[in-house]
Amino acid sequence: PPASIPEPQREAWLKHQVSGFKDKDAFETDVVRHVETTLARSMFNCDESAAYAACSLAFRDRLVLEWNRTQQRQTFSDSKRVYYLSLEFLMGRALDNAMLNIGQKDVAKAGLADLGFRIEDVIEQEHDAALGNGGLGRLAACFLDSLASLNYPAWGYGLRYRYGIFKQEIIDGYQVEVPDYWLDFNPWEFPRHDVTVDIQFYGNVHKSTDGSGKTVAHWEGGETVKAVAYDVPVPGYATPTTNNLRLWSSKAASGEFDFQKFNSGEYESSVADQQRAETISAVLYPNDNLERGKELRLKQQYFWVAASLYDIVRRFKKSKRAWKEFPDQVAIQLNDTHPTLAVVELQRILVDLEGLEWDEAWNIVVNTFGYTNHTVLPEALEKWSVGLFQHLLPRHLQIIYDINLFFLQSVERAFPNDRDLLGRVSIIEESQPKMVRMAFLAIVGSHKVNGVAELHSDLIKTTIFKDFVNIFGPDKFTNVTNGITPRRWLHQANPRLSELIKTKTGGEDFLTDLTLLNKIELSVNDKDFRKEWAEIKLANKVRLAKHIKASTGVSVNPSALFDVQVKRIHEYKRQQLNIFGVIHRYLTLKALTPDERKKQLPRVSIFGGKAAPGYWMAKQIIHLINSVGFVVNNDKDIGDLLKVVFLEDYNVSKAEIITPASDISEHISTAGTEASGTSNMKFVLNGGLIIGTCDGANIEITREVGENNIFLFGNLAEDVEDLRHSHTYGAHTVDPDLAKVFEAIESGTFGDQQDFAGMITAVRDHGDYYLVSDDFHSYIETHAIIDEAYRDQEGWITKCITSVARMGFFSSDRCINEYAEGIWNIEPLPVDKSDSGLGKG
Ligand code: Z15
Repeated sequence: PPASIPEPQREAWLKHQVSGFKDKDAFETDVVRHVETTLARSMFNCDESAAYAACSLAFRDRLVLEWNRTQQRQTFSDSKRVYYLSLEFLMGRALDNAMLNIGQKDVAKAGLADLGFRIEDVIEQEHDAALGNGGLGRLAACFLDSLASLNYPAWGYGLRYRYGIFKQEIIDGYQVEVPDYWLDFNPWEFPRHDVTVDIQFYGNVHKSTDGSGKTVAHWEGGETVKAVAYDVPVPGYATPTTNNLRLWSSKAASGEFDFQKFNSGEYESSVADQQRAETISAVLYPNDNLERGKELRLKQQYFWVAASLYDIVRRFKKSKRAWKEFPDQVAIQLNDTHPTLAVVELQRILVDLEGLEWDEAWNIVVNTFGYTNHTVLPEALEKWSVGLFQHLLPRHLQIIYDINLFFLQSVERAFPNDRDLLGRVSIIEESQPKMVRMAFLAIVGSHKVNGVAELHSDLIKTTIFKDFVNIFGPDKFTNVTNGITPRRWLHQANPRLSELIKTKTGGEDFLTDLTLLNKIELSVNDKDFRKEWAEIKLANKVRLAKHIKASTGVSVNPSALFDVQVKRIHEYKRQQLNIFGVIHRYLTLKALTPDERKKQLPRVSIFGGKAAPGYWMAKQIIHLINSVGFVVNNDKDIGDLLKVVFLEDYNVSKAEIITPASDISEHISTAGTEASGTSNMKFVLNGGLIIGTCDGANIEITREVGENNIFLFGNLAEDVEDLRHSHTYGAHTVDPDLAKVFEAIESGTFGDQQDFAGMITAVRDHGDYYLVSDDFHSYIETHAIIDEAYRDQEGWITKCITSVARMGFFSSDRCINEYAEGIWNIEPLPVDKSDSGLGKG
C-alpha cells in the first residue's frame, strides 16, 4: 500500500479503524449518532424514514470499508478484471441486501427494536433503484451479486438516470405514468466529482499525414459534455468482497453553466447548454424488447460507453503494460447491443490516439469483448441510420465502414463469388436510409457470442446469425443459460423457507452452492417438514392478500389457488391469452348451477407489469384485465370462486412479496419468442409450480424438475412459422371457446367493446401473429388439469418440494462461473474472511 501516512502516525489510524458491529449496542450507538449528527434530528422527531436513513448510513459505513479494501486488493494483485457494460441495472432495494450479505440483519433487528422500530417497516422506507425495464436489467443486478459473492474482480458500468422506470398508477383501469424521481436521498451512491471524462459529440474529421507518411484521423469541433462518476458498492454474500458499480451522470463541460456566456448577458443560452448536457442521463428509455432509434438514446449509449472505456483504459495504462496484454487484464461484456459502440471506441482509442496499427488494435478489441444476445424479436434488434451516425459520431462511422470493409473482404476470400452472402452479413444494411446493424457489429467485434437459454442459443445460430456461424465457425457461438441470485430471491424474499431449507441441508451453504438444495428431496415424505412447508406458503399468501387488499381494495381468500403473471406487458408474453382464459373461466362458472359452482376450486388471477408508454396494444391489455376484474370481483354469483386483480407498479420490491406467494405462475410466451425468462426460475425456487410453453428456460426447468412437476402446453417453436403461414389473412377460424370469449367482450360484458377491439382483431383478422387462438384450447385444458392437481394438496406439495430440490442449476453463481471460464478467462481473487474488517454477526 502507498505510505501516505508515515509509520509513527499509523498507530492512531489502526487504533481508530472502523470495524463490524460487535453487538447490537454498537449498532445502536451508530444509528443514534447518525440520527443526531448526520441527520440533525433527535428522538423527538425520528420517524421511520429517519430510522431508515440512519440505519442505512450505519451499514454503509461498514460496506465502505470492505469496498475500499476490495479495490486495493484487486489492484495490488494485478488480476484480470471483467467489466459488465449494461444500460440497465435493476437493483431494487439495497438495505436488506446489505444487512443479509454482511450477516448482521439479526443485530439490526434487535437494535432497531430497542430504539422503537420494526425492521420490516424501516426496510419498507427505501425507494427501489429502478434503473431498468425488466429481465435484462434484473439479470445485470443478479450478475453483480454473484460476481461479488464469488470474489471475482468485476465492475459494472451504467448510466445514472435521474429518472428510472416510471411509476405506474392505475386510474379508472388505465395505466398512467408518473416520473420516478429517486435521488432525493440515496445513501448508496458516492459522487466522485474528481472522476470525470469529457465526451465529444458531432464535429468533423480531418486527416493528416504524420512524419512517417501514415494517415492520422483527427476528430475536431462539435460539443463536449462532462461525465461524472457515481459509485455504488456491491457487497458479496458472506464474503468481504465488495465490488463497484460505476454510474455516469452528465453535466455541462463548462461546469454549472457557462459563466463567460452568463457574464456577457447570454443567460438563457448558458442555462440551455447546461440543461441539454444534463438531458443525456436524465431518463431511462421505458421500452423493453423494442428499439425506437431516437438520437438521444444513441447519445446516451456513446456517452456511457466512451466514459467507461476511458476509465478502463486509464486504469490499464497505470499498469505500464504493453498494449497487446490488454485482453489479459481486461474482459468487457456487452449486455445486448446497447454498448456495441465500445468496440468502435476502443479501436478509435488504439488507432487514432495511441497510434497502433489497425490489425494489432483490432486483435486486441476482438479478444477483449464478448457479446450477449437477449432476443430474436426483429423489433428489438438495434439499427441506427447512417445519417444519424454521420452527424453525431463522424469518426466512428468511418471506423465502422473500415471494420465492415475488412470483414467483408475476409468473407469474400473464404466464400468467393457469393454476393448474396456479402449483402446479408454486411454491417451496413443497404436500405433506404442505410442502417448500421448493431448486432452484426457486436458479433464481428467480439470473440464470443452467447444466447441466454439453450433453445434461444440454438435459434440464434439457425436463424438471425446463421451466416455468421458459417463464417466464424460454431465455436464462437455459445450458450449460457440465465440464472438468478438465491440470496435476494430466496433468502431475502422468503426468509422462512430459507430457514426451513437450512435445517435439511446442514447450514447456509446452499445459499452459495445452490445444488445442495437436492438434499431436501430426502425429506419429501417427512410429515413435519411438509406441514411447515405448507404453513410457510400459506403465510406468504396471507401477506400478499393483505397487500392486495391495501392496494386494490379487493379481498381474496388465501386458500384459493393463486395464479400469477407478473412481467412487462407485451403481446409476445401473451397476457391477452391469460385474460381470455380468465374470461372463459368466468363464463363457465356463470353457466353452472349454484350447486355445481360449490364444487369448483377458488382461484385468484393476479396480474402485474408495466406497458411501454407508447405501446397501444399493451395498454389495451391492461385495461381489459382491470375491466374484467371490475365485473368479476363484484359478481355475487361468483364470490370467492374467481377474483381478478391487477397489481399497480410491479417492481423488484413488489416481486419480493409476490414471488413467494404464488401457487402457479404463467410463462406462456409464443414458443421461440422469450429468450430465457428469469421470473420462471424465481417462482419455482419459491415453491410455486408453473404453467408454460416450450420456450426459453422453461425447457431446461422441465428437464431439471421433471415433466410431472410442470404444466406445459401449446405449439412448439419449430411449428410456429408454418402455423403463421397457414393463417391466411382474414381466413383463419378462431378456436370455438375463444370465439365465445370474444362474443362476451363484444356484447359489452366488460364495458365498451370498442375499448378492446384491437385485441380481438389482432387474433381474428390480422393473422394472429402470436398464435393465441392456436394455443387456446391446450391452455384451457391445462388449467383444468392444474385445478385437479391442486385439489390433491398432498400431491401438490410433493411436486413443489421436489421442484425446489432440483433448482440448483438456476443460480446466477453457476451462470457467472460459466462466463468466467468460457468467455472472460478470469479467476476469483480468494479472500481470507478473517482478514476482513467486518465481524460476522
Ligand atoms: C429484455 O428485458 C430482454 C431482452 C431484450 O432484448 C431486451 Cl431489449 C430487454 C430479456 C428477455 O426478453 C428475457 O427472455 C431474458 O430472460 C432477459 O432479457 C435476460 O436475458
